[in-house]
Amino acid sequence: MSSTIDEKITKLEDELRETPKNKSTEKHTGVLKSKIAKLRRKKLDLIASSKSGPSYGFDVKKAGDGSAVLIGFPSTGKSTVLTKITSKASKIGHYDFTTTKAIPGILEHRGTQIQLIDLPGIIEEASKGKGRGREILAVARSSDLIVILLERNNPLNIYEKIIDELSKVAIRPGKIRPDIKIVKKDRGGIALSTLFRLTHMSEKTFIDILREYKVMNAAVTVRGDPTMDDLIDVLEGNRVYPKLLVVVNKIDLLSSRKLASLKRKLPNAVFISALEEENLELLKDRIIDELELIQVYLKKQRAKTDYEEPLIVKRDSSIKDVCNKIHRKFKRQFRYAVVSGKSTKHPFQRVGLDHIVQDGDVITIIIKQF
Ligand SMILES: Nc1nc2c(ncn2[C@@H]2O[C@H](COP(=O)(O)OP(=O)(O)OP(=O)(O)O)[C@@H](O)[C@H]2O)c(=O)[nH]1
Ligand SMILES: [Mg+2]
Repeated sequence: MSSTIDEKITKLEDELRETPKNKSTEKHTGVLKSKIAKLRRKKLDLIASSKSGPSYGFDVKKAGDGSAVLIGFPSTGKSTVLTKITSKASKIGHYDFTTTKAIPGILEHRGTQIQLIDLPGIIEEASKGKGRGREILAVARSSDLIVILLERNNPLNIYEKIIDELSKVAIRPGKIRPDIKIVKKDRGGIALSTLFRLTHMSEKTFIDILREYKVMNAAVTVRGDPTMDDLIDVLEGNRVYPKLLVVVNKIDLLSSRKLASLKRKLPNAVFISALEEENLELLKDRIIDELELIQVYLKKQRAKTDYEEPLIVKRDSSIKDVCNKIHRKFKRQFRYAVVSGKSTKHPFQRVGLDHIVQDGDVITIIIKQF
C-alpha cells in the first residue's frame, strides 16, 4: 500500500515540476502541493501505526538541558565527534555504517549538559526507509538541534539532500514556524488579514489552499510573507522546527584554498577536524549557542536566591516548563509563582503556569500544602 502512495507522490511531483510558475497556474500549483503534503502525511501515519513502539536501539531516553543529533552521510566522522566532545565513546571505523544504532553521550560545557546523539549514516531516500532511515529520522524529529555533519566531497550538494530527506518527514531544521493564525468559525467565509502584501501567492490562492484543507469559515491572521509551502505546513500541523548547525569535518584534508572557498559557500558553518581536535571548543560553543538556553534562579519562600546552581531551560520556556524541570509535584500542586526579572513588569510579580520566563529571572514557586 505504501508503494502506491509513493507512486502517487512521484506522479504529483512530476506534474508539479512540469507546471510553469505563473499567475494562471498558481492555484493549480497550490492544489498539487497540498495533495503531495497530504499523501506524505498519510505515509508518515502509516509508518507510525505499523510499529508498536520505538525501534530497538533507537529509543533514547532524554537527558540533559537540551538535545542534539549528529546527522550525516556514512563515514563523515559523527562517531569521532561524539567520542571527542562527550563523555561517551562511539565506535569509529574507516568503513561505512560502523554505527548501527543511536548512541547518546553527554556534552558538558559552560555549566550546561547537552545530550548529543550519534546515529548511523543517513543515505538518500532515508525518508522512504532506506538504510535505517526511518529510525534515524524519528530520533532527529524529537531533538532540539540538528547538527549536519559534512566533509570535503560535495558538501553543498549533500547538505541539500539531507535537508530534503528531513523535510519529507516534516522536519524543518533552522526554520521559524510561519506566523499564521487560523481560528475556525461556523460561518462567514474566510476573513484574511495580512500585515504585509503577500508576494508568493495571491489572496485568492491563499484561500484556495485553505479550502483544499476544508477550512471554509475562519479568521486568518498572517504576519510576514509566507510561501505556499509555509501555509501548507501550518495546515498540516505536524511540522517540527528544530535548530540547525552545519559542521564541515576533516578540514585537515583540505588545502587552504579549498577551505577558504568552502567557508565562503557555507558562511554559517563550523569548520573542524575531529581527528586533530581542531576547533572543537568552537563547536561546543556553537552547539550551546544554537540551543538558546537561558538560566533562571530559584528562590525558596523566605530563603535566599540560589545563585550557585541556576536552572537551565530553553528560551521561551514557561513557568510550567520550569516546574516540570524541578519536580513533578510542583506542577500538580502549583498555586502561583512569584517572579522578579526581565520577564516581569515589576519585582515580585505574581504569575501563572503560562508565564514565559527570561534569562536571569528569580522564581519562587508557591505550591498547595496538603
Ligand atoms: N582525516 C580525518 N579523518 C577523520 C576525521 N574525523 C573522522 N575521521 C575518520 O573518518 C572515518 C570515519 O569516522 P567515523 O567517526 O566512524 O564516521 P561516522 O560518520 O561515525 O561513520 P558511520 O557510523 O559509518 O556513519 C574514520 O576512519 C575516522 O578516523 C577528521 O577530522 N580528519
Ligand atoms: Mg559512526
